[in-house]
Amino acid sequence: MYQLYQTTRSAAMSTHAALEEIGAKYELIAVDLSKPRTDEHLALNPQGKVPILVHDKGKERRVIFQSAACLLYLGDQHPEAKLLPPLGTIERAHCHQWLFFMAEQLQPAYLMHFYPERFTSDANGIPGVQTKAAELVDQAWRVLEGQLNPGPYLLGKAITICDLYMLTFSIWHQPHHRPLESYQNVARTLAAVRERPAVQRMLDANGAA
Ligand SMILES: N[C@@H](CCC(=O)N[C@@H](CS)C(=O)NCC(=O)O)C(=O)O
Repeated sequence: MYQLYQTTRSAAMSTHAALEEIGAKYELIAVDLSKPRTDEHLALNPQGKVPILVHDKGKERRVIFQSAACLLYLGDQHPEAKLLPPLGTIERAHCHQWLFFMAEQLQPAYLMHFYPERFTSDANGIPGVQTKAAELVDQAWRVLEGQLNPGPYLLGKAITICDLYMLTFSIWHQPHHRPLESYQNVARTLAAVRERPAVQRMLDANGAA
């Protein structure tokens, strides 16, 4: 049994999609990010962010935060779902590569858009931070566009946690960003990911269908 601390349309979406893909039993714990975090939340993640994945495995309570880490954990726990290549293979190394790439290049660019005040000590600098964020968003999607040729998924023929992770960022994409439809391979892959019944259940629950 899993618990997922989340907020709709947040970084928790990829973990939520993976839980649906796996068919695991889970409970969503809604967190109101506009309110101070509870002591219970901070004990699970000292940064007070979501997602947090809690796994009660036998007598052990396991807690993981950072969405890419939650995805890797779920992939390892449920090899039968085939969302994560086996350890020691080049495919697994490439899976880490693309997760780290998106965690390092794409996610911070969107966070710069949503939380610009965290990236400058000068209130007048906020529009500049958001302009830079849009440039970084474009640079990262261009790299993914190249990787998705021929695709159809980031690691090739089969969908993995990398594609579920990528989907989150497409939902955070903003009207002033270069439209995702203009990255043709990206658009094709995202459409295929969104068509999956498990992903649709996650999107419905997040008001992002
Ligand atoms: N790199 C983290 C980012 C987590 C994150 O920034 N979550 C946001 C919601 S999308 C959050 O909890 N924000 C509240 C805050 O920063 O106080 C991950 O992928 O889990």
